[in-house]
Amino acid sequence: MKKTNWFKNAIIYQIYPRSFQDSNGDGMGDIRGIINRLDYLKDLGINCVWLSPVYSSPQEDNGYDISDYKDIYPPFGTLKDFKEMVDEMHKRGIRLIMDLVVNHTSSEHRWFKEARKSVDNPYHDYYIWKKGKKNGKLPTNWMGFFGENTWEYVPECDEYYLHLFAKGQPDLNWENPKVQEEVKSILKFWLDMGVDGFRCDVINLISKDPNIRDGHEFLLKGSKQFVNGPRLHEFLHMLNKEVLSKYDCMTVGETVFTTLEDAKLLTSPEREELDMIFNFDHTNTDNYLGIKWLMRKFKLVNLKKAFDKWQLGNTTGWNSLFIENHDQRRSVGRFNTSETTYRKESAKLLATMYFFQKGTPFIYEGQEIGMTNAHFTSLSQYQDTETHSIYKTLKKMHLPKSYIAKTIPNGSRDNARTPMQWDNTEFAGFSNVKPWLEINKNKDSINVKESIEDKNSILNYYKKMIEIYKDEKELVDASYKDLLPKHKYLYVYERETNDNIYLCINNFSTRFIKYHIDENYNAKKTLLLGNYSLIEEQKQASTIVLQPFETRLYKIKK
Ligand code: ISL
Repeated sequence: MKKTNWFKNAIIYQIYPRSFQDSNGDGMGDIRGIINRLDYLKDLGINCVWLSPVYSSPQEDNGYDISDYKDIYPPFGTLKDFKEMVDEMHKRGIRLIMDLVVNHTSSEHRWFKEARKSVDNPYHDYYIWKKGKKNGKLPTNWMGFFGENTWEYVPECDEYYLHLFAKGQPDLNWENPKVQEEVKSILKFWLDMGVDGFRCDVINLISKDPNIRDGHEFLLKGSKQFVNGPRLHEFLHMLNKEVLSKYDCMTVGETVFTTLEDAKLLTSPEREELDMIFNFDHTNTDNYLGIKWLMRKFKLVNLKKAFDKWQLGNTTGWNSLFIENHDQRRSVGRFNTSETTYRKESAKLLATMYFFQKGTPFIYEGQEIGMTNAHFTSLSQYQDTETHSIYKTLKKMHLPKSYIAKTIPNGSRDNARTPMQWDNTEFAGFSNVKPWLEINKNKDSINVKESIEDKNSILNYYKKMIEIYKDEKELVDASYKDLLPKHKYLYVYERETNDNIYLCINNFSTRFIKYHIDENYNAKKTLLLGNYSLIEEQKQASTIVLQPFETRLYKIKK
């Protein structure tokens, strides 16, 4: 199969199905709801959707715990609905990539239910088991991603199973060739149904060091044994060769604690593993050690350093570009921007800042209307399993109450998961009953309906930005250069092709700041996009005065 590398021209919109659109009045989003909103997505201009998991699942981790890989979670719909959704997307020129969660299954998966019956069960070896230590202690001191220990005891087997996430998410044993065959069969099943690729959940955790022992890392103990394990590249190459290469599909790996060197190995085309990965260096600029609960004061120079590193350093692979997803807090108000007075300016600034870098841009649902964090005031409002586990862990660590009271609302994944705000009706046009997670109180002022009507809305800015992005086809291969890496408030970068230079100027502050545009550019520049209305003189000046959170994108003919 000849690969067309369409992913390089994709603009990908992530749907978190629970929170997107409820069509049957159960307070939870569903596939029919997505179908009903496809014209909205087409109008926005995106050409691909990444759909967070819709498979059968007990929903301990909102679908990232799968109990049947070849069926749909009934409240979301049926396989028939799914097929209809794929067809309706394709009719509109929208591709679909699914979430592939194969580091672990749900403990409700048939394989695991069998596996836990006895050590002799044919499915036992589908998972990773270990005896406890002699003194009745857990097999190792590892810490999982949700802040808990990683082992759960099963009396029938007198062994513990490994779970790097919640208890209900046992890790699969990829050393077992049968597991590898199952995964290939899952991939084929969905590709044959017409899906165009996969976002591969925590894919760099699938291979573990077979000699499982205590870890000595500072916080995420054991991580050296489960991040980028010894057979990772072999497994990915196998999936690529045997399945993925036979379809014109794409893959993006979610990879945690990944270096540039790892990324090159994972995404260099000749190695035939993944097409691109998500790295989290930029979203980790406001925390310590890549752990979002350890808050750190944000500095713009660090954000630029993170972007520069990947833009300049990922010479063989392809970058993904994002500022939000279902695990991150909302971007408006983050990275020194404003969630209040300058919310609109900030959202447009952030959009322009990341969209015109080199790579494939992803937009997370609601980002295009500038949805904000949830601002819940009590723990009981949070539904996310991670939030509750981390809360317990932080309490056990005896961190000051005041710190916990800050870091939970800051880091909770529910910030991004509040239902999509379609209009200002009681349930925001998301549902006609009380939804599974509270709707943000600001739905009256922040919603799609209002955004369509307001010509200066963030939504209309995104539409225009996407049109420009599509028109400027040569941007795909343009080079990248950060013009002011050390500046405290400005992020100015340039993308250059044979004929043009694209200059992206961003003011990450409330100050008015002068910026001198290279004199050679003066006669030939066109302002393609900006978040303030400017008169011709302001657009053409060589010394421009940037207003609070102002962004401008110029095209300069060489
Ligand atoms: O949320 C996180 C930090 O922002 C991470 O620790 C996150 O759990 C990690 O990036 C892995 O995420 C993925 O796998 C998890 C699932 O809960 C997340 O929603 C998913 O994106 C387990 O499947």
